[in-house]
Amino acid sequence: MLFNTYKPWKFAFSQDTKNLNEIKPNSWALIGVPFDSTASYGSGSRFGPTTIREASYSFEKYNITFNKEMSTIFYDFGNVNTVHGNCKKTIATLEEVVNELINVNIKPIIIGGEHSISLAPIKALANKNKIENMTIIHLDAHMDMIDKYQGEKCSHATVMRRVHDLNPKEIIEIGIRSGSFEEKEFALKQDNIAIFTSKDTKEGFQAIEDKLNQIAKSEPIYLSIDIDVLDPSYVGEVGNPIPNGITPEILEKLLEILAKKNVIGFDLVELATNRLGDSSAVTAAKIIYDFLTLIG
Ligand SMILES: [Mn+2]
Repeated sequence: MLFNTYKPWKFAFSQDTKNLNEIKPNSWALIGVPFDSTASYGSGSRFGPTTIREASYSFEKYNITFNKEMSTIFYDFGNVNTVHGNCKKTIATLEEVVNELINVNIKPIIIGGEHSISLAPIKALANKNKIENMTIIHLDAHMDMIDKYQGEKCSHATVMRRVHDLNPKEIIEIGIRSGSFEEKEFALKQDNIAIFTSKDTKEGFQAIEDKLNQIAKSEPIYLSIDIDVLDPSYVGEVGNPIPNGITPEILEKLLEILAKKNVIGFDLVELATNRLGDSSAVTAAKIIYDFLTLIG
């Protein structure tokens, strides 16, 4: 009798262990965060971790785009216990989990879930590293820089403002094409926020490349990818789609540049589909697969 041995609840090519002591040093851990309680438009990113993991079986171990075999060791630890309706408690739980991992030298890859959850790994990593040395690379259609959204400080729309409150070395936003006047005014007044629009990725990519290459090889980088940075024609299943987004080719180029640097944590958030085999989920899975291939 033949059995299909694929495990759709674990990311393809991931290792299996429940014992932190068995982990090889400097490896990566994948954690799902099925949380979407502050979604303001399209909900459903709570299904992201499941549909992305299932879609990860679309790819070969050999990554033909980069002519590279996947050799990065990473473990899929499943999902954290989220507290639905409670942004703060969910972030606190995730922060605790990421703290446990970085204490044994494992770097986090977080699969959302909505964007608010990015605060947790960044806070945990900021405790371990010096936050004033950390650069946050934020790929998104939206600035996510508003102080309070509908009176709430904890929201997918405020996440980068909360990160800015921690006072990192710099936040570099790429792919932006939506933001309030107040957010833009705030960002312009800061000397540690750089904004590159979606148009900039098409008409002035060299400036973006130069900016990223100014980051020294040893400097810690956290990479946060809101998948709505891609044009909705590539990924339509997101919480807040905005037209005129970046292309997958640009995203591949950015990953190639960043993978040569010192990325200490990564997240991919806001994929909102519960449909297995959805092409948006496959595209989301490919970003994680490409990143894991490139850093190996
Ligand atoms: Mn976002």
